[in-house]
Amino acid sequence: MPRIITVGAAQLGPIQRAEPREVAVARMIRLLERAQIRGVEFVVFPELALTTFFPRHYLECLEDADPWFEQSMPNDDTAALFATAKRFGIGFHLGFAERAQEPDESGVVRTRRFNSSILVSGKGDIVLKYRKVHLPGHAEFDSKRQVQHLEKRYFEPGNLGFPVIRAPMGNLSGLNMGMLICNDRRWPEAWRVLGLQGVEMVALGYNTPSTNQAAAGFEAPHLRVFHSHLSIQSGAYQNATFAVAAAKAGVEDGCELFGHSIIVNPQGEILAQATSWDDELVVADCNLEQCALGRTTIFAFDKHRRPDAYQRITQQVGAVEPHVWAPEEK
Ligand code: CDT
Repeated sequence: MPRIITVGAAQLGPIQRAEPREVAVARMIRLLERAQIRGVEFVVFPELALTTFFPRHYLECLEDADPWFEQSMPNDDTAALFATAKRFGIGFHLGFAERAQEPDESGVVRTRRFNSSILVSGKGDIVLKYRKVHLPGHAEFDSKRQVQHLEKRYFEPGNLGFPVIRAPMGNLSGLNMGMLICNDRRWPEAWRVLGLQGVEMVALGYNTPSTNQAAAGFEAPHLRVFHSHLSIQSGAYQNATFAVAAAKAGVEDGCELFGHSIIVNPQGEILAQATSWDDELVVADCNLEQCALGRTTIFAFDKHRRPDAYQRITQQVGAVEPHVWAPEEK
């Protein structure tokens, strides 16, 4: 019996700062309705899907940002989304800002803020939570930037690792699923940790500006899209997994997000791609048997990986300059 699941990347157009959650949730419900008509069993919504991408806004006091955060999930604002998905039997992925009261590394219970995502089964159960590990940007207002990127101000790095769960999804009694959030997709280590748990489908939400302000050089907008796709396609290929990547797109609070949501197969091929900067559902049938080729041949990890040679990956953070060759070493 082939293991096939029909999935959707539910791209969202912009959500402006003044727009309340109920507007975003109503739009997501409309996408779920379209998903149901098209036979979709699992829908991926973007990173921070309920609000504007607020890390572009500087607030002096962290507590003033609390209205952008969720203290529980589901909650009054998202109950209708959960109920609709459950009524249709559609599983989903949702990215949101999480505010939790929990112990830190020293055991002190305090308010903690994370850029989080969850996987929800078609029965409405939350089967997995992930907290974004790679937080881009900066913690303080940067007067040199036209647009701030304050993820390091508003969030702590995720403390759940990169978990994978085998859970029922759609018609499948078990599917190995994991999550990455936006900037995580650019880090091969993150994909490999998922790959080492036999992941078959990676759900990924993102908000990526069309332009990157960097003193070190210019990155053209088409290369921004290329680098996003390159990262997702190579991550899927090198770990023999499907990836469903859903973006927020369009001009949000005056800042352009490039969209280009995609669904990728384990060969690294794009199966479906968004073409608008609006709410858009792109759909693909994913035959999970296609994960077998990579994981039994070129990426048969148990046969070919050499972790002894990878020690720098876990022992070192920044790059270390190499030994300088001298003529006497001839
Ligand atoms: N949301 C997110 O992680 N965006 C980053 C852009 C960072 S630009 C400072 C990304 O990697 O897409």
